[in-house]
Amino acid sequence: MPGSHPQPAPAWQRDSALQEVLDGLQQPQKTLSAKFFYDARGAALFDRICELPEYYLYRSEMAMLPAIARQLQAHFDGPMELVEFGAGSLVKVAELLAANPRFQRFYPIDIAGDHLRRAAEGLQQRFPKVAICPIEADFTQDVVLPERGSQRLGFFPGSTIGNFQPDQARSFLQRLRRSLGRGSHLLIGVDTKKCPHQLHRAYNDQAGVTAQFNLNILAHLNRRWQLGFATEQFRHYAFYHPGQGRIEMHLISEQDTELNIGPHRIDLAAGESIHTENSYKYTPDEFGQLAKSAGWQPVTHWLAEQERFAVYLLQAP
Ligand code: AVJ
Repeated sequence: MPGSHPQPAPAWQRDSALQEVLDGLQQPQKTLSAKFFYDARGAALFDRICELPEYYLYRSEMAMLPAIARQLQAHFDGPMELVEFGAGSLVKVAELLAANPRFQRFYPIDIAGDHLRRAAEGLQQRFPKVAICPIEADFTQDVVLPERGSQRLGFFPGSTIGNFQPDQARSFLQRLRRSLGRGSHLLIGVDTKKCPHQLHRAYNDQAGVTAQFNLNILAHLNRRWQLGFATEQFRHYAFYHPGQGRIEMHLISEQDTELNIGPHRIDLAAGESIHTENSYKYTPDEFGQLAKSAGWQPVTHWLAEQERFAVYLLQAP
């Protein structure tokens, strides 16, 4: 009898990531989550961004890490274990491990399991004495860590925290505190408020790599779900909003266009934007307040040359 078998929901309804894309595109201000930047090509483009002369964030933080790792020894006695959230290629953590022999164990957490395990093997060869135990997980969800063996330090570099709105950043910091446990520390890199022109240049580089990175979000969605975005009719647009204290990245459609996701039709008018990223900047005061409101105690912080970037050491009481 027709209709007696319940039909499975169509593929576009069963895929929660695609649902999230659809939800974002149905908002008055069309939005895509910044996490959709990072397919393999997006990750490679981000690595190229880190090499750009304008993108001071990566270099400023990297340059500070060896001295920070040495000074950390004064805040801990005895062996330490390290947990990195969204570990990626493990380039930054190598600076910590090289400069501080106290680290006995390292848990890198990342959602890209294959990439993570390859990177972990490489790191293990370089640091044979450190027990490296990769964990494949989405760090924005609750991650259950193995029981603590020694004093625990979380590591969340790169100003990734800047992608969250401040209230989401607060809940995320609370979540990290619960995952790491009482008495743990957190070392977290956060971009500072500074001259808006310098901020603007960092997200509008001469070589156009940030534009490619931004546009790749559409190419990624096309590859993943055959969405049929005409990527060539979108333009990269990034600006600093001093009131909000954030860089906003948008993709602006140059023409009227429509897009179909399952039965849903999305209309874009010429000049309309899709908001793809926020990148919040915090003064040391603002970040200290945020950390406290999430139950962390600021212990100390380090500022890069010309206060271009900050790294905070927090403690969970
Ligand atoms: C990886 C989120 C820290 O916000 O600066 C770089 C991403 N976007 N250029 C940042 C990014 C455009 C980056 N984070």
